[in-house]
Order: sequence, then structure tokens, then C-alpha cells
Amino acid sequence: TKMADPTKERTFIAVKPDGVQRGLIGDIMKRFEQRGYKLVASKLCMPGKAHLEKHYSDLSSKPFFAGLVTYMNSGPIFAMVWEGKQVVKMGRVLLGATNPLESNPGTIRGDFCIDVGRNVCHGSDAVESAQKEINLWFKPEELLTYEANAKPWIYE
Ligand code: RTP
Repeated sequence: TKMADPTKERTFIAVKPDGVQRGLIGDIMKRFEQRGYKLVASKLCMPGKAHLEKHYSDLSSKPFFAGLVTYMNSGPIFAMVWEGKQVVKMGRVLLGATNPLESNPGTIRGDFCIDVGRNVCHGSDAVESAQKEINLWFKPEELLTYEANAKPWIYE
């Protein structure tokens, strides 16, 4: 059996409502673009409370869950799917630690925020959750397949 192409890994990244309001969409996209990742889908959306509760269902027992959903439902979210080698893990690196007080300068959260409840972006934490989140946020026809000059300029 043929191994899956490692350069086709995908992750779900979102600019949260505070990031959109603060005009950070371009900066956040730029970091993924310049690293060499390929954008395969994106949209500005306000998916509503039920969808956001589903997105964060693993956290439903946490004391901050209601506040988290209210925050996520407070304005448009810019949802994206990025593709490339180790993009799930690297996406987390680019975002920085969940709590901005622990995220390194140079990361998105380390450069732009202070409070964990206003941490401007989301990124899938594993390949399996990425697949689930991509399916929750995007229809199959919204994910585009196209050539993007990655080989041989990004990958050896
Ligand atoms: P995300 O899903 O947003 O990328 O964040 P994450 O995996 O780094 O962190 P997770 O533990 O899944 O938490 C999801 C989001 O909930 C908010 N949060 N608030 N008040 C708190 O103690 C607290 N802890 C987490 C954050 O907005 C976090 O990104």
C-alpha cells in the first residue's frame, strides 16, 4: 500500500473574533504563507453558538466553557485550512502556547495578546482533531486542490 504524501497534511487554523476585530488576519496568514504552507480553504464566518459548542465539545465540562463560546460567538471568525509537511505541529509552534503569558515572542500569541480568553487564534492540536475540525468547518468542495510551486522550492 502507498504511504500518504507527508506534504499533504492539513490543519484547521482560525482567527478568533478578537483577532479579526484587531486587524490581524493578514499578519496571521502571512506567517503560514512565508513558512511555505499552502492555503487550501478560507472564509469569514459567524457559525453560531451550536457550531462553536460542537467545535469545543471536549471542553464542555470546563468552568470557562460558557465564556469561551460567548467569546467565539462575539463576531466574525476567519477560518482557514493550511497544508504541508508537519503543518499540525508547526501550526501550534507558529501560534505559541495557549496562555499568552507563556507564549514566546515571535509567535502569534507571543506577539499579539495577553489574556488566555482573548488569545486571537486557534489551531488543531493533532492530525485526527484537524480532520474532524476541517469537516466541521468546511464543505468538501470548499477545499481546493491546486499546484503551488512547493516542489522543489520548499521540499527537498
Ligand atoms: P485553541 O483550541 O483555541 O487553539 O486553544 P488550545 O488548544 O491551545 O487550548 P484549549 O485547552 O483547547 O482551550 C481552548 C481555548 O479555550 C480558552 N481557554 N480559556 N480561562 C481559561 O483558563 C482558558 N483556558 C483555555 C482559550 O481561548 C483556548 O484557546
